[in-house]
Amino acid sequence: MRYAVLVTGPAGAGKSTFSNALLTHLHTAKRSAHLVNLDPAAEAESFEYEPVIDIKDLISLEDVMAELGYGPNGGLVYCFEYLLQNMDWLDEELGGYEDDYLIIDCPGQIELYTHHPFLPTLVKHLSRVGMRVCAAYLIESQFMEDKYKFFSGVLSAMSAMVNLEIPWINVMSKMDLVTSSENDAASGRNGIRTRKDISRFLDPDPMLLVSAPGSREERTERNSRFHALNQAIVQLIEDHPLVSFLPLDLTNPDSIETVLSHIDYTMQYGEDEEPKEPHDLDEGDFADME
Ligand SMILES: Nc1nc2c(ncn2[C@@H]2O[C@H](COP(=O)(O)OP(=O)(O)OP(=O)(O)O)[C@@H](O)[C@H]2O)c(=O)[nH]1
Ligand SMILES: [Mg+2]
Repeated sequence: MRYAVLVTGPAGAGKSTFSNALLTHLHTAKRSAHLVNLDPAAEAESFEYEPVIDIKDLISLEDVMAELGYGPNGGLVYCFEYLLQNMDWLDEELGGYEDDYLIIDCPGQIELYTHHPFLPTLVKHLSRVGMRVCAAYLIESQFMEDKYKFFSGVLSAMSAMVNLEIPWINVMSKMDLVTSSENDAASGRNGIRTRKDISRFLDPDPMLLVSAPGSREERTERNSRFHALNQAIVQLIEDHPLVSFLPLDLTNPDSIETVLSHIDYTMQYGEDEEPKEPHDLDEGDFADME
């Protein structure tokens, strides 16, 4: 069985850094895993591990922009259209990976997840060729600094989930930047300092959006109109509690392990593996025990 994890999320959420860290972690656990680069704009130097499959071998954003005169976003759309017209290239590239875990590092253009049909088409294709696919959607911990920004992140995660329709986990990346220090100005204007506050974001509490009745924020007419909108969003999130976040702190191996075990679980990793019969075992199966 082949497995693929799509690492998705807005620009700069830490997708490439997480993909690298996950690969290191999988290699340490002696699991066979490879990087696939699906970002036609990625710089070659940005990869710690050489991608085994790289969309840039098919088409690069730089060439599209130079030769066809597109801007970066139109160019990205062109690259994905080109990829979908050349899926035999991808099939050929995938051919060699039979029992592996592929970490697919995706671009950061949010529209790719929320309304373009490219990723759903790609995912359907991967499933058809016998891959088990899941997605990890990253948003960065700085989103927790501002409750409105945070809920825009929650809504983007929801809309990406609905668009892709595959097993899914949401990850709050860069948790190493969240400090509990009172003196740290970067602790956020919502004063995220205690564990309890953080948990209101990891398991989004829609009541964060509702300003206290009679507060200065609510009194102005403009904000009272927003208040109604916020109430509607609160209702939506309460009625469809689809999104919760796993915290990811790359400085802590246990945190990566937890995220990986959720990914394994959503993809039912290893469930089809037959246990080895005693006569099939060799010395390699006991290497870890020495
Ligand atoms: N402190 C901290 N910084 C991080 C972490 N992950 C990524 N970064 C930084 O965030 C920036 C963006 O990281 P990338 O991994 O390139 O993010 P990305 O989502 O791949 O970005 P795009 O592909 O451009 O959308 C870089 O400067 C990273 O060093 C993290 O866990 N902690
Ligand atoms: Mg990246």
